[in-house]
Amino acid sequence: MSSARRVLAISGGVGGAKLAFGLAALLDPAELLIVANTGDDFEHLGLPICPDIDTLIYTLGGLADPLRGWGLAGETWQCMGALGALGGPDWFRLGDRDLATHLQRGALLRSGLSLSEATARLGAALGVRHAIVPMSDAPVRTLVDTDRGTFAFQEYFVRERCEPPVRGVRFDNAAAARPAPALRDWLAGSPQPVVVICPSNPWLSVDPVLAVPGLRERLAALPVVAVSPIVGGRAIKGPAAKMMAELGLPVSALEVARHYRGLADAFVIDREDEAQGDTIRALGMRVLVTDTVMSDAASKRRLAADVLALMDTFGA
Ligand code: FO1
Repeated sequence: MSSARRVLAISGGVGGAKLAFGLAALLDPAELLIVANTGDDFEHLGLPICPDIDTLIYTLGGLADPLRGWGLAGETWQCMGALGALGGPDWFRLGDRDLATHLQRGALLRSGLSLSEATARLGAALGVRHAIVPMSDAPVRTLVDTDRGTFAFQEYFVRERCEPPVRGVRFDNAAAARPAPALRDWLAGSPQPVVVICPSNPWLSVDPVLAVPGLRERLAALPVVAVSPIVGGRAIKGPAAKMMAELGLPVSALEVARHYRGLADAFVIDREDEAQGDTIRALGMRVLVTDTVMSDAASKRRLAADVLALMDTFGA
């Protein structure tokens, strides 16, 4: 249905994964590369946890819990219950079947595979046809500076429930990171790819990807479409609105557009935010106003189709 297009989608967890699902529904595997944020990753219970990678694999595999968005549907929690009874840390909920993913990823990594290779094996094993790659095979860790000190991402997001007021976000070890090989190759391939920044948290989920040295500049040279994760002054999911307020930023789609200035050539906003369209256009971006709330498979596909149609105008 499409010319030989090559789409590079950047995604964090739940919100971004919904659009990634829509893009995967419309594009052949040869036309799409999904780049996962790995700043949320951490070692927990001796296991390598990669939440955004796993949310993308589970979502594209049709396995994700529809209410949580993360973890597996129909999950059981026997191990977490037993661990809690032993006095172990049960604040980060790892379902019984989800644990197998972390156990197998650990075994693959210990066998010498890179995170990219381990991710490809897990995706294939779970029936995912489209390529999901980490932003880098080197560990980059998102640190959240708050009024109550600095937290590793999952400590802030899950254990502290995003309560401490955010004062800044940093990415430990970003300078040492290099784009994952498949990402590097995709960027070097032809025709040149177009980039979709999925509706993930710009500060917490997209910025870690852009912090990989050279990547922001490389992407800025390509056609880039970003989808706002803020609709009507609130985040569909997660702490984006709360942290924007804590950072002293107006909580609006316009503010997200400002955050992507110099990178995004086009910005997709919800009908609720249509009034901000002209101000965003004044930033030098093309603006598409459409329904951006993805509540089911049809709406994920529809938003993906809108984004791809917008990209086709770039081709012109
Ligand atoms: N999010 C929560 O709010 N609580 C949890 O207990 C939790 C466990 C969890 C386990 C595996 C996994 O892949 C994701 C998990 N998440 C949990 C979501 C995760 O913290 C976020 O999805 C990302 O890190 C941010 O998008």
